[in-house]
Order: sequence, then C-alpha cells, then structure tokens
Amino acid sequence: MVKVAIVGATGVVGSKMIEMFEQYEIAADELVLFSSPRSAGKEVEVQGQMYTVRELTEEAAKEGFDYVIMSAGGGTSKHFAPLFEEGGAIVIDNSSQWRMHEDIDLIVPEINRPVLDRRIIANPNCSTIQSVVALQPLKEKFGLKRVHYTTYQAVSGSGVGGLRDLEEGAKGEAPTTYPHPIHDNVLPHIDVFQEDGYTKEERKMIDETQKILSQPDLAVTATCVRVPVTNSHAVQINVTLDKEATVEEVREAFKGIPHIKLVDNPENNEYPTPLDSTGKSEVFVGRIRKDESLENTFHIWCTADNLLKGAAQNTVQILKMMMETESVQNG
Ligand code: 11C
Repeated sequence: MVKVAIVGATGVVGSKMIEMFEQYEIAADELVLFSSPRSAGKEVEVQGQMYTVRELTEEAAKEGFDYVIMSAGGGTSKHFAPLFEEGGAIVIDNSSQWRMHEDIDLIVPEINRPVLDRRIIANPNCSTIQSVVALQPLKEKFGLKRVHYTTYQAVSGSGVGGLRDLEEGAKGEAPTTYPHPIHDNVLPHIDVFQEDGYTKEERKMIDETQKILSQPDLAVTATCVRVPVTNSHAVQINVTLDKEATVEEVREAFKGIPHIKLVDNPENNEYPTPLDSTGKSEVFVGRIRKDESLENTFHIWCTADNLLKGAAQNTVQILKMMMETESVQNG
C-alpha cells in the first residue's frame, strides 16, 4: 500500500507534476492532492482519475504518507515538510527552504544520490538544474575550475503572476508581480536583493552548483536576468576547465548522453532556443566556443524547460528513484 501526496497540486509546477506522474508511471495505491484553502475543493484529473483537492492542515500531514512531493513555496515547506517527515514520509520539496541545510540532500538524479540523513530531499532551483546537468560531463572528463553564469529566465519561473505580467503587459497593463514591466524589457533582478548586491537567485545558483557537484571550493559567479519569454530558461555558461581541451573534445563530451541534446550547427543557424526546449525533457546545449581571453575556458549556451527538468520532472524523477530504491530494499 503506497500512499502519496502532492502539495501545491493546483499551481503551475503542481500541474506539471501531475503530467509527470503519467509519464513516469508513478504507481500510488492512494493519492491525495493538497492545496491552499483558496484552491481546495477543485476537481483535478490524475492518470485518468478525478481527485478533489484538499486543504493542507497539520492533522492531514500526519495521515501516514509514504511519499510527499511539495511545490507550495518556502513557508509551507518550512512548516509542513517536518510534519510529513515525522509522520514517516519521504518528502521531496521544490522550494528553496531546505536546499542548503547540511543534512538535506539536494538531488539531480543524473548526478547524485540521496544519503537520507533526513527524510526531506530538496529539488534544486530550475536554472541551477539545467546548468549542472550541462556541467557534469565536463566535470567528469576535464574537471571544473571556475563557472560564470548569465541567465535569461522565462516568466513561468514566477508562476501565474509572471505569466500574467507578460501577457497583460503586452496590452499596456501595469505589472503586479515584477517591479517594472517585463513586456518589451529585461530585468536584472530575480528573487530578492541581498546585502552583498547579489540577488537570492544568483546566490542559489552559486551555492547549489557547489553542493550538487560536490565541489564546495568551485569558483562560481552568476548574474540572473528575467526576459520576456513565456517558458524555458536559457543560461550562458562560461566555464574554465582543469585540463586542456579542444572545442571538438568538449562537444564530444555531450554526445551519447540521453538527457542532453547537443544542437550546435551555427553554419545552419542551429542552436538551442527556449521555444525548442519547451515541452522537452532534455537539457539542450550548443554554441560551444573557446573563450580566447582565458586559458582552458569555453562558452556553452544551454536551454531547458524550467517547469519540467527545472522543477516538476526532476521532482518526479527523484520520487520514482526513491520508490524503486525502497521497493528493492523491501524485497
Ligand atoms: C525563477 N528560478 O525563475 C526561479 C523559480 O528557488 O525554486 C524557482 C525558485 C526556486 O524565478
């Protein structure tokens, strides 16, 4: 009897998690969908069956779930993830609340495995996930010395509010989610500013990259930018390798990896774009060039669906991995 809950089931990422349940053939004997009081009572279809969404309460969190996936914001995760954990569940959380806690695993299934000091597993930030997936083959082949990210992030990363600001902004409406119009504009501002002048999104990319790649002393810096694109984040990665490599060797490192799609034929105007990666499960890489200004340094352009590999897909991949591991352990 496997009992699973989805918290935040009616949100932008929650809806994609439900789609991923079908794609990854998640076999739950009992499934419960939770949301905020505002969305409770809605009817939602999962794997061909209708469910009534319930309000998440402290009592409900102790109903003895085996697995819980959460995408309901940091505040909800801070309060409810430990309650689900106390009730015996493995919680996979998509917020930034737990990611950098020392005893919490931060997982991208293609890269690392949980050790489970706690039964809460954190799903990384969307722009971080696609970037580390692109960096991993280079780490394995050549080693990493320094990474400089510049991001071009879609408004779907801000949920319905971001989508609204782009859509309504095109009709001349004032923004309600961003501090400035996003239509016809770019904003070098994602999440809140910190005292050091970096945004929290930039800090997440730096800290999470070091943690996921198990390289705490890796030099990483980032500038994160919101662009008027509906979906799929793009990241320009400038990476300095430990060992010498040619452009062809760097390209080769990405070949034959099922979760990476190399699109790098500039002579035919072929390179990854957010439109091409939207709806796809892979991380796309291209425009691979040598950075002549620094030794052993390359430019890599990378796009991925921020709601799929950047959020819902990665979360459900972790869920699937945990369900398979536990069922093997339990015979
Ligand atoms: C964005 N990366 O595009 C953010 C969304 O820490 O999981 C995801 C925020 C997070 O705005």
